[in-house]
Amino acid sequence: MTAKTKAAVAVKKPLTVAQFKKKIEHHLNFTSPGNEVEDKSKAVMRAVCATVNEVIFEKLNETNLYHKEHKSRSINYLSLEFLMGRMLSNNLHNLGVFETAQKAVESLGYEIEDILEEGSDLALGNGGLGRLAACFLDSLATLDFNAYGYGIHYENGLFKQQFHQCRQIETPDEWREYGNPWEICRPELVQRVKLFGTVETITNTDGSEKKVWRAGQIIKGVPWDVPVVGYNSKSVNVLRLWESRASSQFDWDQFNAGAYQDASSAQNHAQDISRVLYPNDTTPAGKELRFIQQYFFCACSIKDIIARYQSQFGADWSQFGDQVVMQLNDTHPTIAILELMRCLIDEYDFSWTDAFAMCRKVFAYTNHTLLPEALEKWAVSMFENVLPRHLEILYSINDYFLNQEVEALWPGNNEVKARLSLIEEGHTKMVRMAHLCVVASYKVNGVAQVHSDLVKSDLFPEFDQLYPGKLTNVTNGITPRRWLKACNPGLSKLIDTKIKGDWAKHLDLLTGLEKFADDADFQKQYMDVKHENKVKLAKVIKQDTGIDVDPSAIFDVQIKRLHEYKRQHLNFLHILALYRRLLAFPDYDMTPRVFIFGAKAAPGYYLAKEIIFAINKVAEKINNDARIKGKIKVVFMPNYRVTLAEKIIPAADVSEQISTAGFEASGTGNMKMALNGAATLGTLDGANIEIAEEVGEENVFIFGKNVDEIKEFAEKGYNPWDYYNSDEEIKACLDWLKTDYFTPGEPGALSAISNSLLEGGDPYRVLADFADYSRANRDLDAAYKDKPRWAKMMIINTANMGKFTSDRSMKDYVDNIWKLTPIK
Ligand code: 26Q
Repeated sequence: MTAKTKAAVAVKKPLTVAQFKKKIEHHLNFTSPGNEVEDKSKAVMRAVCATVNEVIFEKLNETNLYHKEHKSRSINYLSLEFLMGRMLSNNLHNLGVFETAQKAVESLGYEIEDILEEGSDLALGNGGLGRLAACFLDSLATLDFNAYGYGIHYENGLFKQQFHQCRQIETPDEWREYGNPWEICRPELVQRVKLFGTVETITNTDGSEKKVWRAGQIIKGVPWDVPVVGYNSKSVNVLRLWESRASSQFDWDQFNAGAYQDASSAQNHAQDISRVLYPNDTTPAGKELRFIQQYFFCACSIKDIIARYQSQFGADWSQFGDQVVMQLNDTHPTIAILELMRCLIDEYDFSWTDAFAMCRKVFAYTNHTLLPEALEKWAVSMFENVLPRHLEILYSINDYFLNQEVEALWPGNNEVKARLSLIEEGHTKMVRMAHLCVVASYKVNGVAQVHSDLVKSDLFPEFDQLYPGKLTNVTNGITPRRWLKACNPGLSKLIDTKIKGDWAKHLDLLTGLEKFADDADFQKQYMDVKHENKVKLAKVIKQDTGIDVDPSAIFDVQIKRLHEYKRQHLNFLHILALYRRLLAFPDYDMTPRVFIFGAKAAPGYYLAKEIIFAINKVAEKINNDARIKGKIKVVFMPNYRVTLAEKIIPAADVSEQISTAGFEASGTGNMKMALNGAATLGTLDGANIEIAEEVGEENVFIFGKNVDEIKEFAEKGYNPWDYYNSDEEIKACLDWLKTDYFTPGEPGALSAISNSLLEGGDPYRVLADFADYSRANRDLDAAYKDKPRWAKMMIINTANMGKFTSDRSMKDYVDNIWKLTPIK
């Protein structure tokens, strides 16, 4: 070990409160102006960030140095989305200086909570897939692996949501309007990316042919590095986000030709590429700009990865496959495969065979959905226009795949070839991105056991035959640093009194809580913490919605993107049923319950928006109906995002995970809420199944049809009218929506839901699960009435969530897919 790396791994003395305070004051005076205003919370926030950045950048340099010297193999996580949320609290916790910072800030006359609230939420993602990427980066840095995240530096992240007359309104998310203290521009690492144009074939002097892509446009990619701080570890890794700009090289030609207007519009056009995150999280819109986004970021990232490699190994490519692994977060970065092929063949003179072998050494792909409409396909015509050379390469892979590999296993079978082909024939020829991923990657994984089983049996059955062992499972996880330690300080401190050792790094240690599950004192302490969290959330609810809720009611939470398969409308129908029971039988025995929703709908998803509207309308009516004596409250919190999740999750009693079995790949909100003690009310879908296995069936409320039973509907038919006609409650609730009871003067304003459930055929089988959902809700109510039982259940949930730390997910990827070694 050199002196430099020895220094790198040496443990530094942590800052004292006085030193921390001095540094904040220094930054207030010299780097973070704003000292002169009366409320300088914003300036203090910036000064605190600048203070921790001193530590962060030092560790970042040391981490880089170590990996360079040790030639560590790196994982490069390619993702269109990173839902990082706010960074300050997490960074303070991960560096182990939260309390020091808290005291330093207090000594300056501020509350740390207020300072933390000043930071903006990095919402560069839609939902689960983007947040998963952020949790994985946290774990990789915590476990000291050499990891890079690669993504897009969107100017606008996921839209902000407001409600206007109960309907969703979208406004731009200007997260960087006032700068972002957590990013550093790296102009020395700029890349240039080609688009459009034509492919020429050139004959070399030896008679061999070479392809040259003459681009129609060149875009500049500017990298912004966001440091990723490991928890109680040696590492600070990097999330590298690419911003698109017009390439000045290109513009000046036009400018000099007097086409100033054109040059500046090219400039605008180039900047459009990284302007905004696409807000769809299921149906890909097939828009050219989205395709260009995907290519732009993949091309910049591949070039950057090659440049990092070459800075160490020069022109010797022999180590590349041992140095680099790239994980494709769903099919969104698939084009990276074709870009690596193109670089190797056209720029580094690889043979086709060697280039393809290299791809199969470095790429692995994660599937996050089985929904057929969510599988990405791009029109061949558009491909040809934007990336003509890549389409040629795609065809060459398809030719090899169909005529060598498929032919060998199914000789002469054109049906199988048509099914597996990278190209879907038809009126508009389409490229099947998932097929390219499976063919060109060395591993493909689903994100929960049941999902991975379905990937094998239903989505890619022939691929599983063709490539035995390629398809595998890695169950998702969440970082306990953000989702317990930082967001639930009350529970964290209580856990500290019982668990010796660093449970946030070794989450299995929480099983040590089991022996206190029946201890009345501990139960009381645990429930007191939950109650305090509910009191805090009640204040946020009042502030954000004006609704008063009682913290002693059950807090029943459904927070996730709005989608029919997630079945917010099943929850909604059940609320209607409860309301109706209370009106019919004023003494109907139920524990008061607050139903809390948080969800954004894709702006073009009509029914999702109607469901938001209906929940808001029904909430208005129920919340103001004195007859039910406050037994039900319905709260739809606007603008659900990571920051809001951090406030809701610690206060949840019930976690609604009610997707149609077979549709939710994993879910991760289910893990976050169970870790914070909430009881899962869920179907046998995604990771719910594994959660139930870990915490025991008696500590979850499972209902509804399982995967096989849901499949039976497809075979034997599904008739929603059977449920409508045979269940008086279902009938009454659906009929209710057609009246003007909840929308006075506007009969039928909520009937989109009943129509979709009855006339629309409802692929999500809501009515089939209604009765059992209602039964599970009654069981839950009874369980809640038994206070010691409920407390025990919550403790057992927290105690048994060790499996779901993203550290475990990362170890699974490292052991089975990536094969990395950490910093010693
Ligand atoms: C694709 C093409 C064009 C535009 C948008 C998209 C797009 C964007 C985002 C498609 C899908 C997504 C996001 C999917 C997602 O979040 N999936 C969730 O992934 C989680 C992490 O594995 C799982 O827990 C969830 O079950 C799964 O729904």
